[in-house]
Amino acid sequence: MSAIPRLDRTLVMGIVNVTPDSFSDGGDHPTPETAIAHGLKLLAQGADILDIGGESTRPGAARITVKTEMERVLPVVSALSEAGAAVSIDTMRAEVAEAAVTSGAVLINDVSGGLSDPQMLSAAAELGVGFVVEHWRAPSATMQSQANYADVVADVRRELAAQVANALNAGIAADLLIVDPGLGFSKNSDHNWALLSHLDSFAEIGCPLLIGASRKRFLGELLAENGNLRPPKERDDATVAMTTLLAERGIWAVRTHSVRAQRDAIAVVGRMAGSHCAAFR
Ligand code: PMM
Repeated sequence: MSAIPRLDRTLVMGIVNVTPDSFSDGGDHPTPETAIAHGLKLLAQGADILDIGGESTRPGAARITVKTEMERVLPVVSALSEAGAAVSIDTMRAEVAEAAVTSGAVLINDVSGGLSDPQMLSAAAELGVGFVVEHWRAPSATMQSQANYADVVADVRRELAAQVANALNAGIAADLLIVDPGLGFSKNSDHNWALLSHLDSFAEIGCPLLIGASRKRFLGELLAENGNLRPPKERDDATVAMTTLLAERGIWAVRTHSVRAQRDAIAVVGRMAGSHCAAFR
């Protein structure tokens, strides 16, 4: 990706987790073969980007080895790139990012925004591909203990802007950067809702905005019944509602499990653009 693609609609990044333990779809695509088949299905449904990840980032998750991560993701990156997909690699490791870009990935999605691996930012600058800077405070094993903010919107914005400055200082071109406030990463539900209500603050950083709300716990809490969270796979309708609102706000891309429904929502938003009439309320 020589520059970040920008369309006159919100892009859909389809999630392909090659993991046994992601909170949202863990075990659904445990082998490269099943993950490739899933990626091809999302591509046919209209995914603009396919995000391939081999390491779960759910709260409490332990790290896997580089070898395991590479074995999980590289065959999938190669096959889906060859099939014509714009592939992003969801990794916190420079070594994995480099190998994935060599295998065809055009975007690095680092949920730590360059903070986890000290080699990541210089590697990304050298590779010259797009780079997602996600707001991040701590590894998955301990991240929820860091969910403390004086003012979550101001604090996340300041920390994210500092991560973007680090990326620029490392030599990543400004037009290759994407920012993401990192819903659920060292954030509780109230934090997530506050961030989603103040997206303008993050747009002011000056980069396209990516949001990953799909099936996340804060939607499960919103829809809880008798104290039981709505299970992850039953959060897709709420995710579509979120995508509709985000598309109306002109967000660059949503990262999501259910591609077809999100594309439909975005198409409706595009067709309705400019049709608001407060008098109907
Ligand atoms: N969330 C997850 C993984 N990767 N990447 C970005 N940029 N933003 C996110 O919000 C994000 C991510 C965790 O969700 P999953 O387990 O459903 O993949």
